[in-house]
Amino acid sequence: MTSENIISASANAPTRCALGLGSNIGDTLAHLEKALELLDASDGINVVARSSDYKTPPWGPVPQDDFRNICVLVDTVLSPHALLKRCLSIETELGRVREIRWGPRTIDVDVLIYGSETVSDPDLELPHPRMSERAFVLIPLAEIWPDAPLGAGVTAAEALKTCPDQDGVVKIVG
Ligand code: PH2
Ligand code: MG
Ligand code: MG
Repeated sequence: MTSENIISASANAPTRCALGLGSNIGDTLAHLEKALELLDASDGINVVARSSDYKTPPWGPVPQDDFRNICVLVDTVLSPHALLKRCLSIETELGRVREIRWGPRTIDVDVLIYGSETVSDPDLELPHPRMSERAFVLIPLAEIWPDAPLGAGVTAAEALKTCPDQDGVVKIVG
């Protein structure tokens, strides 16, 4: 193999990413399962790990029902923006309409981490800038990827030591 081949092979190597999923309308488990099925069936995306499911109190200013939250790890050859676009299209396929910010949703699929890459665009910030303060993201993430790079050299397991509101996040058993 020439060095050119080797370079192009590594350029196509998949990147390990973390996604956060949540639902608090209707059959929340079915929405998450369907989203995972669509993600894994997507060209260039392989789902490699799924956290436990967690019942989580609504975070933010909008009074609403508890959420079911999970994190998943995917390996992808898509770019960060292509991965985001696919996540948003899965939300639409599952019947989500863009509603009030922070409000109830049938399904939310957020890109949290894309390898060790930093992205600072209006529509995409990576690593997700508010992950460290959100127990509903950090607890499932640390379960499946304790060493997840949250930026500034901090891992998910380390951020969990100072993350507020952890008591309300309850693993759903069975
Ligand atoms: N998502 C939000 C707003 N608040 N609260 C919890 N517990 N879980 C969520 O996924 C969530 C939220 C907007 O994306
Ligand atoms: Mg969200
Ligand atoms: Mg979202």
